Amino acid sequence: MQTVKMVVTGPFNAGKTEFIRSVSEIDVVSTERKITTASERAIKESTTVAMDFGRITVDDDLVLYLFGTPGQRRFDFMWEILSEGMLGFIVMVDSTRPETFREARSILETFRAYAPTPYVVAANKQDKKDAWDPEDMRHVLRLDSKVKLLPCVATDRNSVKSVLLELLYSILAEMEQGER
Ligand SMILES: Nc1nc2c(ncn2[C@@H]2O[C@H](COP(=O)(O)OP(=O)(O)OP(=O)(O)O)[C@@H](O)[C@H]2O)c(=O)[nH]1
Ligand SMILES: [Mg+2]
Repeated sequence: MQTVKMVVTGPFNAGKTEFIRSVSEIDVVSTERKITTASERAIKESTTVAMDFGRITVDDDLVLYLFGTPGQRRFDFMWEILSEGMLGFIVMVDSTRPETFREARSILETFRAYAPTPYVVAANKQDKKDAWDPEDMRHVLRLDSKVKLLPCVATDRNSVKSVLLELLYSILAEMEQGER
């Protein structure tokens, strides 16, 4: 049995907790707390303060462990702890909020510095009518054409699964290269 640890990160409100809840076969262990800051309360009621944890069995010999990070900087002391031992990570970006793209880019760089693992970027909330086109996001996020930028709807299990599979393919490809 092989287990693969993946981290789901990204800015505040990008959809990280939702993403893990959509696919996890166990009840997600979440650490959400009510928001008290007015400006953030206007966006949502609760936020992840430590982590989310979920699990998905791919087949008889492969299980994915998913760790979601907090999005807010004041809880970023958890980021490095959660990145420990990860084999890959996903940067979730809210496609409807271009004002968060810079933060997404910064988080991507932070996680790349923790470990040189494969990663993918998920252009989330593509079901919303004001969602940016992923290719326009690639430009603003300054993502190389080799980086996988995947359209995503975190509330849709199949959409989440396809993002996870893309990251898994990248991880397996990297492992094979390492063996050569
Ligand atoms: N329409 C739509 N709503 C989404 C999608 N993904 C997440 N949401 C909603 O966006 C809000 C934020 O989602 P969360 O999963 O709490 O976001 P988060 O990244 O965990 O947020 P923090 O932990 O506070 O950083 C929730 O109301 C979700 O239901 C999506 O793909 N489409
Ligand atoms: Mg969360």
